[in-house]
Amino acid sequence: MLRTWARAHPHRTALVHGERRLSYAELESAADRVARRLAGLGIAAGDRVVLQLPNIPEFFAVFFGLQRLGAVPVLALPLHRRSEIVHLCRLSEAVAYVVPDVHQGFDHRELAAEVVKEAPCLRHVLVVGDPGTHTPLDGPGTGVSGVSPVHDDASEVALLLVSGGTTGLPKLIPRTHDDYAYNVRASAELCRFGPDTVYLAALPVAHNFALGCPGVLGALHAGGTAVLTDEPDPDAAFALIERERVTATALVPPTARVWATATGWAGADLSSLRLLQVGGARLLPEHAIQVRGAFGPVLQQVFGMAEGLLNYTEPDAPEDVVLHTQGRPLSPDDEIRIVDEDDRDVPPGAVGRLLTRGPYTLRGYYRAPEHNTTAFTADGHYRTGDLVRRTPTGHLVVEGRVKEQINRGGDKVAAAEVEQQLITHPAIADAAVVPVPDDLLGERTCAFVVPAPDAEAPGRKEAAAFLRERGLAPYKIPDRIEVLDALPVTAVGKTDKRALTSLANALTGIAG
Ligand code: J2J
Repeated sequence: MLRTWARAHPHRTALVHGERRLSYAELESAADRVARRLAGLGIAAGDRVVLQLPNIPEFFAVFFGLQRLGAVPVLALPLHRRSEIVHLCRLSEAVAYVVPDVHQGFDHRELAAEVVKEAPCLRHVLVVGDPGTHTPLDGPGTGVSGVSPVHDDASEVALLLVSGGTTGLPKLIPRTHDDYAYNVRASAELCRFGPDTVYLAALPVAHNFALGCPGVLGALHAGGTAVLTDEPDPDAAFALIERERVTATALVPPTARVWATATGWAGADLSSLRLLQVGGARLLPEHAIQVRGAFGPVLQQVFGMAEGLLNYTEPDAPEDVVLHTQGRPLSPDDEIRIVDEDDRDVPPGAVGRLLTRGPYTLRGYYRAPEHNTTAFTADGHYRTGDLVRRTPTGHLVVEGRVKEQINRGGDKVAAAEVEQQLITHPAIADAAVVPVPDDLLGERTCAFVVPAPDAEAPGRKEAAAFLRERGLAPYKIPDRIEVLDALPVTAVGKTDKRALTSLANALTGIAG
């Protein structure tokens, strides 16, 4: 795809980052340089490479460079830390790990030094910027002949996305060339991206939303421009929108609300904006009204998942649909079932569990045969874990979820992962993590812990320090810790999360 774009319009601007501007031709030669560099280091078709870069042009040079080699990027999020990265490296048996030097005050070279000790499969740490004791990404490579394009099967895995997760450790989602290209093309078409599109990537481009829904790849596919930033706060973002005449962007609900309340005082010219996508977590109708009030009829709700299925409200959808639903499936071939706990279809309009199958939805997580037996139905429908209802127009409304995941303003936290980390603390015998409502983020995390015999359970600060030390991503660290003598159990002896959620709410009431 990149080759085609660069031939068609080499001099158009593909990427903007701060004062840097890369044309399509420059992006293409940057990707070629990375491909030759990696080939020179012995990285070849089929190899996995964990890519952890922020929203900078090098992300795309490496992403496309790997595609050119037939190697597979594993897209770690910028906030992932030792625990997640070691797991992703081991699970994918990655041969290389690509990092920035220092990003937002965090030294990724130090993290990488710890990671290599625990992930012996890694042969290279490649650094964008000052490499320290590691290898610079920029450096000599093989000649052009050392890189032979190897794509003859579009059904092969093109990239691995990290799932929000419901179990102990994050899962990897294999996305193939054909499914992801379709995902990008169809999204770009629905969102009316064209050569005049200027897409602002303010969410991490390692995440499916900003990468390919339609995201940066959609903007490039349409022959437009993508502006990259790591600063979604209104001051910085509004200035960029004005300067670059941004036409489209994607946000999570908390950021959309902050933007909506800032339009008055920031005084920037946002008239170029034609599409404001909001997704990743539920946008309450009152907040949708607020956002639409501030920006006009540019709001689009997006209910998507890295696993595949995307739902969009159409750009010409009636206001009622945009304010009150999370959109309709992108493809006519997306199959939707809404079922009860025994997988029986619920009556039309009733709330049930969303199952889906379709042209760009995964058929199985990567190297997870056991998990796949429960994550999919026998006939291959993916169990999204979301509770939805369908309106007569076919739009979906997200009503809740059955998966044990906390959606912290779009950042997904698997309860089990945090619980398993907490019980490694010597003073903690048992732990359960549940969501508590939060005005800004929608939800925050509350951990109930049971102290070990004769021990005093750690407070929030100590628990946070402990989990940071264990290498857990900062957004997974519980916002609250409550101590109990024992966890409540259901009739069948499982931890009663519902009771704990009510208890957490009751405690909030008391505290509030
Ligand atoms: C309620 N819950 C939502 C919404 C996602 C576009 C947009 C989002 C994602 C994403 C994405 C929601 N209302 N509008 O990949 O391309 C929750 C659901 C869903 C889970 C998926 C994209 N939009 N969600 O958020 O893989 O619970 O993808 O199953 O991170 O987020 O999370 P993730």
